[in-house]
Amino acid sequence: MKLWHCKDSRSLRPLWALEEMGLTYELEVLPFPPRFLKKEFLDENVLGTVPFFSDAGTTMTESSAICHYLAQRYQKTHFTVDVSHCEYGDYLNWLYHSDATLTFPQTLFLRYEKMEPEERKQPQVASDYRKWFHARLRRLDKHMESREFLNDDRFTIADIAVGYALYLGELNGFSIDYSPQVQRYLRRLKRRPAFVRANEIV
Ligand SMILES: N[C@@H](CCC(=O)N[C@@H](CS)C(=O)NCC(=O)O)C(=O)O
Repeated sequence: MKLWHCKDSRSLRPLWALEEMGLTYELEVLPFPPRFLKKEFLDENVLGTVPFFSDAGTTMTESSAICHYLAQRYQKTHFTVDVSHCEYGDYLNWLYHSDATLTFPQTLFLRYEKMEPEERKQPQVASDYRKWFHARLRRLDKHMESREFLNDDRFTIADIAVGYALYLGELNGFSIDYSPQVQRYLRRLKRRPAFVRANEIV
């Protein structure tokens, strides 16, 4: 299997998962944004986004879905929550929440605060989506009041998915406003050897 990755992007989710699961993979590290800086990549992935992943004739472009695929396809089920478990719905919700709710607002901040040329920057949009992101952390704040990990008192791919969104928030300068329990949770995740290995790759 092969993963296309850019440092600090959402491809860190599947890269971290591959390291946690001890799977063998090929990695191609691209400059960001690959759409402009590595145009041949568009021949592989018409979206030009990372992660891009291929395995046995399947290609995937959604970071949380790739983590889900790896765990189920390679029977690393100790990184998942079983359908029969009372927290299954909650686990799935965190997997989807991680990108749709916790990463999406940060991409608007990144684009309009940092990436656009000066004349296209939109301070109002950046500031609104910073606030939006913090408001969307309320569910996680409450959930982590009494837990070490998101589900079943153990580390799963839901922690990878949400952990990346929190890590991106840290890179964006948002972590100063994280609740103490979320700050502790992120520190715990970042100490994991698989996270350290994945994050060292440039
Ligand atoms: N929902 C997708 C989003 C993928 C995505 O938009 N990735 C960003 C990096 S974090 C990207 O490749 N942006 C480059 C571009 O839009 O050209 C996921 O969870 O993987």
